[in-house]
Amino acid sequence: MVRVEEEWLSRAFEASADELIDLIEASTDVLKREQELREGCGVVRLAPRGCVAVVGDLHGDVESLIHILHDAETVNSDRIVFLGDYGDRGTRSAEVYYLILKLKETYGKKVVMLRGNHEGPPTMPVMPHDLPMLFKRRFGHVGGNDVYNAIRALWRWLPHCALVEGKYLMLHGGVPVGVRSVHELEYPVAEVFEQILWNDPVEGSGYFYSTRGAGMMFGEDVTGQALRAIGVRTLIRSHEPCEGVRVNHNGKILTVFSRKGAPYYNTRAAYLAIDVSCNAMDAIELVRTAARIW
Ligand SMILES: [Mn+2]
Repeated sequence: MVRVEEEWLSRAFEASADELIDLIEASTDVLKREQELREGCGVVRLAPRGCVAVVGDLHGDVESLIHILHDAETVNSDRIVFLGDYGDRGTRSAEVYYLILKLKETYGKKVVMLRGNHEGPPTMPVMPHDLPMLFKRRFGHVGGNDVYNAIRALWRWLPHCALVEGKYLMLHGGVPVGVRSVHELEYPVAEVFEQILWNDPVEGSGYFYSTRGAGMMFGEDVTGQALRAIGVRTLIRSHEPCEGVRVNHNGKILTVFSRKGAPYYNTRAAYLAIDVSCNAMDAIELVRTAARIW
């Protein structure tokens, strides 16, 4: 059970820079310890029992996050997986970080925070990157800088995939073109890592460089080959705005997007509540049975 405490909701909006930095540092220790126990592996394995809530991009939309955390399906889930892109775009990025890190600090491995392209390494910058400005607006110049430096130091400890073996692969962007094994996801070379964080599916086959300026656009043949190599039925990812959920590649891919509001134009958002003890569902079945849209 992963439950938000009411007291956190007010602290999310009222915490000082020092309070947030203490929380970031405590969560960093938890994340670092978990990564050491995985021996540097970037793939978190989820046991195939109980219910897992899966949350897509939040980008500073704290209202949607609070909605999800209060929803009975989340409260009754054993675990919650966030697919990355916590800050930037939305004005409440500090508040989103506060709540998710409180969950992480409190519930440890039951809360999985994946790395999105907005939490990438310095070699893969994202534009526009409002996060430093948002922190400064709330905490002042010095406090905002300190919070930003602390959060950047946390990102390197985030895993980039969650795997329910034989069933689901969860990551932020997409499968890397030509991936041959889970091992290549566990310890990715730079090019593979970039694709995990940045790739997008397109209908059709083949692949080409993304108009985003990083990563690739990949077709159904790439997805089919990757899912076979990894031994799962369905890819669950986020990274693109949509009306809560979107199916690609004949049900092989489900995109879930969990925020509303500017600068995107979607009118609905969604998250998933998946019983991972059941047989693997494809994206079409997941939309029907596991998508919580508001
Ligand atoms: Mn993204």
